[in-house]
Amino acid sequence: MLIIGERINGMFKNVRKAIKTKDKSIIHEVAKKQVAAGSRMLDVNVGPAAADDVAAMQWLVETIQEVTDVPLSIDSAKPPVLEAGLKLCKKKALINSTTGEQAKLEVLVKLAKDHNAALLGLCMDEKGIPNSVPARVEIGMKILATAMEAGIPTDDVHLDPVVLPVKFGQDQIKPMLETIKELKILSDPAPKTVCGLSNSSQGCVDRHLVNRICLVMSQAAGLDEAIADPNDKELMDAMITAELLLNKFIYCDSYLDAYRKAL
Ligand code: THG
Repeated sequence: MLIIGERINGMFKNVRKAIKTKDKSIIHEVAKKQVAAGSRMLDVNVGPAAADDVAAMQWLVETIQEVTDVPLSIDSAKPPVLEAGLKLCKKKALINSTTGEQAKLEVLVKLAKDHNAALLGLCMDEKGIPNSVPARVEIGMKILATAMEAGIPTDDVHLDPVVLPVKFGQDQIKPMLETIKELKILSDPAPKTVCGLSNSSQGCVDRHLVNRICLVMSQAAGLDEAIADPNDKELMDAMITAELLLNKFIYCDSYLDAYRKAL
């Protein structure tokens, strides 16, 4: 499973401060730590507070690439911010994200084509996040079909069922899991499935436990990738163990170490 490191996000105080004061050392450290812990892609999000978000995205992308060459997931709701980041990516990037909203989808599919990037689509549209599984899957299908029509291979389409905090919408987790299952049978080869795992535990007392269990349940449903914190060792151990139990690799007594060495 691909763990996309979530920590370079202006939502976090240290990253917000680094952006404000142009302190490269903080970003270097957060990037290196996530890669060392097993992230093979890093999410980059300037957060809600950045004054000039285009400049902040450019600075983050350049700064991260000074210390690592893992590909980046350029995370913004604003197309100009996405484009500014994509232009600077040395490796094939992931655009995070489009929705099923027609106008937005067209702009972002073109952006993905122009920059040879992969495209992440959220199963929501201008009307919000649907409650029902079929409605979410329908949006996923629309995103996949639109991308394919533009010549983007299925393998480059990553669909996100949308994870909401269990504290505020306890009834949302089951349809989210069901949506993952359905997205995996949309086509053969199937699109990739991905989610923002830590959304699930926002506001919870024991966030780590909620994240960990939500991750393994999602893996069982067919989740391929998660935007998550790779420095949470228990989360990573649970992820690796779930991969083992799902028969993704052969058991050996030192399977946790062996998996990490192979990353
Ligand atoms: N889907 C996709 N992309 C996403 C999300 C998603 N990108 C952003 C987000 N959701 C995933 N990343 C995070 C990063 C941090 C947190 C949650 C999701 C988080 N942050 C602390 C909080 O809000 O409590 C910040 C506070 C702190 O600790 O300093 O939980 O769903 N495609």
